Parts: sequence; structure tokens; C-alpha cells
Amino acid sequence: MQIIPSLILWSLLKIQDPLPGCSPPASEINIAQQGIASQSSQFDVFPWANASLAIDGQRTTDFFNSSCTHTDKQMAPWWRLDLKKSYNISTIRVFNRNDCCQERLMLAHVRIGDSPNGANPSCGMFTKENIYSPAVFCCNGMEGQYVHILIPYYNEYLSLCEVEVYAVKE
Ligand SMILES: [Ca+2]
Repeated sequence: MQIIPSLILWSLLKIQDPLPGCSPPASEINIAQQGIASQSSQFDVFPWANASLAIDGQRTTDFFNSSCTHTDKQMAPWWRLDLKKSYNISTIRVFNRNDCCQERLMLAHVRIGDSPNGANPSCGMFTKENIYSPAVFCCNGMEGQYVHILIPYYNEYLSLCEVEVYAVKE
């Protein structure tokens, strides 16, 4: 008699928990694709790997499927999403590339705020626990127009395959 309620509960959790650890309300959707993406530089070897490929709706994590961004190797590279207005953001999910080079994202920060230059509060950072995507950041309603993902302090490439930003669509 206990099995059936458990199965029902399990099914509900499977449906309602697309973002483990954050549990956004059903009213929230991924608003990333309505924004404008940019990045600190363009990698001249693969000039097609522009900033908008992180919000094209394709989560493929193989860089050579042509759906991931790529900057040049530079000090403190960044990727920015301009949401055009301020939102209360519950959750950000990031798909790192997985065909190689996952460690390049180590210590990168996810920031949210109204400063277009990235001087905003941090929602979290990449560690060895979450670089093998997808990484889920629980931002608990942090408010901002801009989402930055930036690698501080390092001379490095920055590549992102997909960034999803969950908030209440107005
Ligand atoms: Ca993509």
C-alpha cells in the first residue's frame, strides 16, 4: 500500500524538479533567450562561436556542434547577458562544454545586477563539483538586468554551451 503513493510522489518530483536544489515555482521560465548576449572577445580560430550561442536553446555540450561560445585567450574573459530590464532571478543553469577543457571554467563567477561592467553581486562560482555540466546556481531572487559569467585573475579562454536564466516572465 505504501508503494503507490511513493510512486506518485516520485513522479511529481521528476516533473517538478527540473533544477535540483532550487525548486523554482512553476510560474518561472527561462528568460535568457529574450536577452542580448555579448562577450569580451571573439576566438579567431572559430569565429562562428559568438556570444549568442549560449542562448540559442541548444544544450549540446560538444563545442564542435556549433552551439557554444568561445572567447580568445585573455586576462579575465567574460560573457554577458543583457535582459533589457531588471528581473528577480531564482536560478541560473549553465552547460559547460564537455568535449574537453571543462577546467577552464574553474573559479569563474556568476554575477547578477544592474551594472553593465560586471561589478555586481555574485550568485556563485564554478568549482570542481559543478564544471561537469549542468551547473545549477540558486540565486534566490537576486535582482538585475545583467548576468555575467567571468573568469577573474586568469589568462584563459571562456566557452559556454548554454546559459538558462529562470525568473517570472512579466
Ligand atoms: Ca547553445
